[in-house]
Amino acid sequence: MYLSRYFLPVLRDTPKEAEIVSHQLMLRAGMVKQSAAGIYSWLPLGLSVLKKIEAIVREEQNRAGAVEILMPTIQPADLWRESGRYEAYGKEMLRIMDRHERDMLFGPTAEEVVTAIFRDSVKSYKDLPKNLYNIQWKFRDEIRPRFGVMRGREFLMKDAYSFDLTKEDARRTYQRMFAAYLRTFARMGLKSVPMKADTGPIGGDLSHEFIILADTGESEVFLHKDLLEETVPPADTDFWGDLSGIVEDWTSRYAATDEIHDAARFEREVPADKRLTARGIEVGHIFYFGTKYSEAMGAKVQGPDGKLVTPEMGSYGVGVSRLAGAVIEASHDKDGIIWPVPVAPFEVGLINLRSGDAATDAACVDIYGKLTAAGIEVLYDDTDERAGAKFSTMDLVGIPFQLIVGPKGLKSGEIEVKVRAGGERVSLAVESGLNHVIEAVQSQRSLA
Ligand code: 5CA
Repeated sequence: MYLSRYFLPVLRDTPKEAEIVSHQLMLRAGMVKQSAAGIYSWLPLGLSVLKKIEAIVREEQNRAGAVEILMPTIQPADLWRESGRYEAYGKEMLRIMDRHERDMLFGPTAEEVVTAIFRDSVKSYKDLPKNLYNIQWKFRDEIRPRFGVMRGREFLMKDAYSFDLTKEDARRTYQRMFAAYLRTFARMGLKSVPMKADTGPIGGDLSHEFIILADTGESEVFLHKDLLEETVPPADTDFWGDLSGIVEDWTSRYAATDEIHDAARFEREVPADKRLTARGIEVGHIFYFGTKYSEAMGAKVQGPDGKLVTPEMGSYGVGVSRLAGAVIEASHDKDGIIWPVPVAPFEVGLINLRSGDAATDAACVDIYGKLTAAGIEVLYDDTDERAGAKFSTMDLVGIPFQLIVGPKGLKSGEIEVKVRAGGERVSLAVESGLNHVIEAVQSQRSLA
């Protein structure tokens, strides 16, 4: 992409309304634009990141046996009357009336819709287990939307819903999603820790929040330090095999959010030098709630003995749009964002130090062509801004590798390679600079 043809409305100054660094940087880097409180447009740079996050989430859901569907954003209130949540959900639900005066709502979650789909199409235990997910916009009329996309009113969620014949099968499905979540966040360069959690309006008695540690996190968390060293399941994990060991490794040490923290237990179970109190961002939340919705909505399948069975359910959410902010909270410096390669909007930033100079332009076009042919995503700053402004824009938007090309270096056949994280710059012969960057990008595309 040539920057002169792109749409990158960067801001030099930090917007006053943004309290936390990810919100400030997302506005400054021209990733999003607020449309109303907690409601955003995603501009090209932000949208690229969102799509990459979405793709990782999708790959890991598919790997773990979930099947993608797409449910509507607008739902009929009658479904929620069946489950009994229509009144109970309260003011967070955006209620709408259509022209026929039917009560509708903008979905804050989709347990009811998916249970109705299941009820009307699955009749036999032979079709179980089923785990259906979608990546769709949700609306929650949060009393205090804040921190940009981290606590929005409209936000993109991956929500999966599982149906199993027995409690034991449902527990295995829960474990599959648990393991998939560990991989999902690790692939974005994030260290997530699953923590015992409260179930809130979704309900049920087994639930984990996946938390990444960040000073600006909304909740206080308490954990055993060693959990930060724990490894995530590799890509070739057999998701249909026994995953209980993985879950055991991650859940046998204390980790809890402030909602359910038990200080006495924390002190009893965790040696003093291993106790970590920190702040965290919830990027995912998984629930096992048994037959709460299937029972209320009359979803039943025929069991092996011919008798009707009410399936066991769970739901599994990932905050896809929140993750764009969470990655920035975890990876930035005073100059801007530092994207991990797997979620970077572009992998290489190419800076032309003397646009308009025939030799420099030709060298840049040649490098651009070679990188693109190698499958690398390049943002080429071909504008006639001065060098200093180009450097600060490229640092601000956080492209992981930069190639800096100017007339002086070219005279001796060299370009500069800059690694955004850490900032080291080296001059290399054009071909070796190119190869160096291509290899570095390729090796960092899969972090887990
Ligand atoms: N139905 C269940 C699981 S599919 C559910 O709705 N779970 S949830 O309420 O925990 O939301 C799932 C994830 O969405 C959260 O872990 C969080 O990462 C994200 N999320 C929730 N509320 C917001 C919000 N206001 N803004 C941005 N992301 C949010």
